[in-house]
Amino acid sequence: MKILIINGPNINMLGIREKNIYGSETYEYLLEYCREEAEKLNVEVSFFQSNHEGALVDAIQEAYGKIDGIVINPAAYTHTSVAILDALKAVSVPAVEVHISDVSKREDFRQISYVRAACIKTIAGHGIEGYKEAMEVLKEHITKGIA
Ligand code: CA2
Repeated sequence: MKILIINGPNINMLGIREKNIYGSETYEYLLEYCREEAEKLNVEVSFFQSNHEGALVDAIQEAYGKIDGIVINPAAYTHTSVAILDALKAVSVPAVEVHISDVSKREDFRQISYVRAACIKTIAGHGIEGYKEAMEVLKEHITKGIA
């Protein structure tokens, strides 16, 4: 089972500032953590991070036919991007939306998620553990689909 973890703009800056909101773990640590959790779940994990909307759309399109599930934290594009929503709908690969912070308790502009409509679940406010939970959700969803 192949899972692709996609992270949007500024996630590569984790652990540098706003530690009170996003925690002190770095992006490198996040990758290491996800690799370890993926191994425990016996799933193959790969990663993509970009600060560019089109590059994120390209990565989603490239997943078509190759990847079984997508974990996506579109970061700020969550709240603006119809293009990412459309890409997820186009490929129809099961996807879980993850946010490190609890967006529901933050600014009004973070209350809207365009991508949510194309995701089987949204996990927010669980820190980087949310990525593990998303992989678990996808594994169960995909396994059920196959069985
Ligand atoms: O909580 C999340 O995971 C977010 O997707 C993170 C985004 C934010 O725009 C979303 O509303 C919620 C921000 C990504 C990281 O931004 C940083 C800002 C300062 C220092 C380090 C990272």
